Amino acid sequence: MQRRHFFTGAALSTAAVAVASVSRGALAALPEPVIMRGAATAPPLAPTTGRPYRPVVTLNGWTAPWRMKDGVKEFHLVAEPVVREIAPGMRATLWGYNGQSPGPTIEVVEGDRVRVFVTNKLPEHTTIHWHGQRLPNGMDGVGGMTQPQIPVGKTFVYEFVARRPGTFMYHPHADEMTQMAMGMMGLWVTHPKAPHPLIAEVDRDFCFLLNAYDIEPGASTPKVNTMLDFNLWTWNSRAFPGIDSLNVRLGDRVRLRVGNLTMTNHPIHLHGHEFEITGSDGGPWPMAARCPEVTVDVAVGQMRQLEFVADEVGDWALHCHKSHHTMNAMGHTVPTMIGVDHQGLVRKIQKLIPDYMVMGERGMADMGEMEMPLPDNTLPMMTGTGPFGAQEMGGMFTTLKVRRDQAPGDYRDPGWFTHPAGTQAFEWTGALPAESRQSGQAPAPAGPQALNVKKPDSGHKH
Ligand SMILES: [Cu+2]
Repeated sequence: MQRRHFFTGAALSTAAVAVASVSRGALAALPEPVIMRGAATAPPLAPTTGRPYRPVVTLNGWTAPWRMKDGVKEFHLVAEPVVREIAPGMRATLWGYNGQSPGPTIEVVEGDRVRVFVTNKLPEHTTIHWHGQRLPNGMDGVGGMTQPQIPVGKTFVYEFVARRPGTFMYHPHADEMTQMAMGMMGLWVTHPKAPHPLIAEVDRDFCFLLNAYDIEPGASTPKVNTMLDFNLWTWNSRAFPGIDSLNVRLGDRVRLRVGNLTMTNHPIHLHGHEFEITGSDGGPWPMAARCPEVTVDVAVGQMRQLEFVADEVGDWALHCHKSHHTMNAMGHTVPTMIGVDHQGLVRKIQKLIPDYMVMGERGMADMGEMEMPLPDNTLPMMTGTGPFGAQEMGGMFTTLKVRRDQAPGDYRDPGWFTHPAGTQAFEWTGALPAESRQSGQAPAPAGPQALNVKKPDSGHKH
């Protein structure tokens, strides 16, 4: 058997994929693990065997190739240390699967018998839990409870039938706090085997995991004991401007599958369109449970499927609505300086520390453009440049690009939107009328710091 026959779907470019060498003996028994070295969004992996389906596109990720063996779909995941580019200018030392964090998306069809070989190349034991799946208890991957841990250097086999169509996740159930903080997770999509009354056919189907890291400026390895105060908010272990745009054709029905494996909830907000939540990891939602929304809160351990018709051309922001989650590292211990005049103080400090800079006395927007020296391997707090200047964003942010002339099946970035004349906010250059005030209202304070502070009356006598 030729090696190239082992995997269906030839969409993965050989330039992006290096196949790890395994011995001849192992080759006969196990599918070769396919290792991904880059963080680009791979094109959808069209199935060449089994039932047809429209494959998903994993944002800044890829789908694992498989082989069919005696009617079983076989995958090979390798749990291992990886280097993940979080965004250009920053690489993180993580743990993941097959060269990346997250691991490759696994795509199968309802009713498929699936066999996953898991080889442990981590420095400690691991397991994989198949979040949301119906499966025999002993395949559930809870280390110490439903199976022995997979020791370092060993390979375990998971095998079950993909019984329910939907979007699922996978992650270790072994030293979970460490292994998930280090990036070990992936997505699993089970396509329906026949037209399903609650699962729409869509033109574009994107998926991504919400994850988060705490990596000190200048460092590359996450602090694994952090409970809540993470400083890198990522989609598929990428932070804006490292997250690719979602490029669609005007009129496309679009599905987003969003899973949350961080330690807090994320209200995911889309501009310019309303969507419906059509399903979760519990399965497709009944029609009566669906209603229009522009934001969906995805709680910890949840998955939400969003669907909408992309019927407004333009560049539409898609982001977490927690504003701290659209910032990168450095945004955490900065004091609020709005309204503080500290020029005299700065001059004094600069006599001692010539590089001393002050941030934020007019708000934080300066941060988007300032070229403050940063430690190596550190992303600016807010960054990204649009056609009109600094976007002042980081973290969990990207763009939905809806274009009339985006060809079906073309996922390439069409560039920035050209706004038709008369459809863009513009500067008013005429005269401004005098402010009109209601009678009895106090005049505006002279400056931003001249607040008239009134302390609450506690009623205490002094
Ligand atoms: Cu968030």
